[in-house]
Amino acid sequence: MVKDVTGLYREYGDERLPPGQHRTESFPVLSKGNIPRIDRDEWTLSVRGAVENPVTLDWDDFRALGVETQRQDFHCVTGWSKFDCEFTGVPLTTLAEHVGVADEAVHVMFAAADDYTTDLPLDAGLRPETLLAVEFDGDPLPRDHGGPVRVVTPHRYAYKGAKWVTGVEFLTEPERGFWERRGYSVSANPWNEERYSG
Ligand SMILES: Nc1nc2c(c(=O)[nH]1)N[C@H]1C(S)=C(S)[C@@H](COP(=O)(O)O)O[C@H]1N2
Ligand SMILES: [Mo]
Repeated sequence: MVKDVTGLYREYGDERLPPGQHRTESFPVLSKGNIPRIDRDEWTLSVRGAVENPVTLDWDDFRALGVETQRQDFHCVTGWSKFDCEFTGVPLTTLAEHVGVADEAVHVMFAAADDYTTDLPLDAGLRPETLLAVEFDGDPLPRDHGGPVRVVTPHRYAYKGAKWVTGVEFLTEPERGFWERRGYSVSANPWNEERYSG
C-alpha cells in the first residue's frame, strides 16, 4: 500500500509546483563531493542526543522498526522538482518513539558518511513525511541517490534529506548543518521560497 502525500502543498497554497521551480522527469544526482560506498551489512545508524535510550542500529535492527511506502514530490533548491517519487523507509517518527525523544529536544541534526550534515527544527523533522528511505520506486535505493539509507523531506527543500545517513542527533539548541552554515535556509519551505537564511 502506498500512502500518497503529494497533496501536502495544500497546506501552503494552491500550487503543487513551488515558486521558482521547474519539473523534471529525470532524477538528477546532487552531491557535494565523494559518493561513499557502504554495504547494508556494514552500515549502522547512531541515534543520540536528547533521547532516553541512545542506540546504534544495524541494518536488521533498523528494518525491524517497520517501513512504509509514500508517494512524494522532491524539490531541489537549485530549481528542479520531481513529482511522484515512491520512497519506502522508516518514518523518523518511528525512530523517535523507539529512542524516546526528550521533551527538551527542539531540533534535529542528520549526519552522513560523506561528512554532510543538515539540520531541521523538530516540528518539521517529525512530520510523518520524513522517511529514512531504503527503496526508490520499488528497488533498493541507488548508491548515488544515498543508498543504502537516505532521508527524504518532501515538505522541505531536498538538501534537508541527508544521503548515506549514519547519524541522527536530537538537540536542545539549534545547530547548523553543511549548507545551513553556508547561507542556506534552516526552515527551507519550498512554497515560501525559503532558499537562503534571513
Ligand atoms: N550526504 C549528502 N546528502 C545530501 C547531499 C550531499 O551532498 N551529501 N546533497 C543534498 C542536496 S543539495 C540535494 S538536492 C539532494 C539531492 O539528492 P539526489 O542526488 O538523490 O537527487 O541530496 C541532499 N543530500
Ligand atoms: Mo540541492
